[in-house]
Amino acid sequence: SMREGRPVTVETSHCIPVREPVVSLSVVTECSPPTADANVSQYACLRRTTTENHNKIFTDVLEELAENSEFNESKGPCLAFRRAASVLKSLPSAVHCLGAIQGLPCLGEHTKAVMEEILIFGRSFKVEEVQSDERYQALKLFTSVFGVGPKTAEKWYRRGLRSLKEILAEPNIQLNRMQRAGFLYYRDISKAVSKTEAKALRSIIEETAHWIAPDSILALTGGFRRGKEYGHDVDFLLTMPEMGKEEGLLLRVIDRLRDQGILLYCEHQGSTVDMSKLPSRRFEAMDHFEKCFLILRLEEGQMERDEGLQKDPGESRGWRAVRVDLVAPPVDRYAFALLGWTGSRQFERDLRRFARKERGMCLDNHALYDKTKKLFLPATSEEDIFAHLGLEYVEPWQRNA
Ligand code: DCT
Ligand code: MG
Repeated sequence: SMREGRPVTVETSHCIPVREPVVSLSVVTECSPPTADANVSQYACLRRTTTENHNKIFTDVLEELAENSEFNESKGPCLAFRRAASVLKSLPSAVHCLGAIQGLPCLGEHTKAVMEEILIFGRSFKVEEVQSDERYQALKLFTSVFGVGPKTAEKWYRRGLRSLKEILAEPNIQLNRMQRAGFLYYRDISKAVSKTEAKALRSIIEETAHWIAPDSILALTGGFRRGKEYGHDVDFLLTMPEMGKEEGLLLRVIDRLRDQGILLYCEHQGSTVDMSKLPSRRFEAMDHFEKCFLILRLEEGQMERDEGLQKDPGESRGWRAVRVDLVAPPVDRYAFALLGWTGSRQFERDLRRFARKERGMCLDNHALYDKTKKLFLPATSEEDIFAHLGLEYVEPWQRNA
């Protein structure tokens, strides 16, 4: 992603960049009225964060630094950068000077140093250093392939591989089925999915589900439910109004998508829900609902007119591949699954942390458990869950933490 830092240095191929300030140093000291109220919470679930980010010049850099820390397995710094970015995303206006962030939670020394660089020079030398690092570049490239996680990426890097071409040309590398699909559809699935495309997919999957079970319920979740214009995939929940009736539905939907010729790839995982072991304490742990990770073929003709027509007909082949996640919880778990799959990841992390630290409760995608009372708290809606946690309800479009 491109940042819009003002070019402030005169650079030629043989000369060291001159770090010349673009703005007076007063950005560091003097200040317009503080953006920061003492009221900003350290918990994302006590903040409201829309898709409108006034501090993208900082948050893009901080998120890239977080990713780099993740590759280096530095969990603490990674979390710190992500939390800092999340706090800045919730602010109602752009930060123009360091004074404006005084009193804000989660902004550590490293974050402040990065922000100072950006305020003074219009760019971050720290992130530029990371971006030019060979290992970072390789890991970022490899993990951009569907089915390739940091461990596999690291393995390939250590074998001296640097490009996707080299990986495909290396005879000793055994790609699994998911990774083969990831390479096969690489260009399409690394292209952002638009809201229009997400809506078109929603109609297709809903029609398919209703053809099998007319009372089935399909809900759009993930970033699109939070009002985002673009996403890397499209996430759905599928359930039935009567307990147990959801069994077998997902497999029939998959079969039907295959019959329609639009199923390019499918990895199905059966349910492994075991209520005796719930709730799990680890957020990153996958939930146990039946689900499938799909790549679907979306025809241009299935989209609203405006988007289909914008494209150069010479360039277009008339369809694209899209990543879709379909999750099928039983209806009594639906509210928890919806809350969990709506995200954002940072919002979910903080909901769980808030539940644990402030309420002595354990929350995950399946359930909410009160450790003091030693009982599970039932919920039929997201509002119920917020109420159990003693939190004001936060609308999906306010969860872009
Ligand atoms: N999630 C989860 N368990 C997983 C994977 C995801 O609970 N194993 C949650 C976290 C966010 C949400 O589901 C959707 O995940 P993503 O699609 O990765 O995030 P997104 O916010 O939809 O982002 P994008 O717009 O890039 O798809
Ligand atoms: Mg998504």
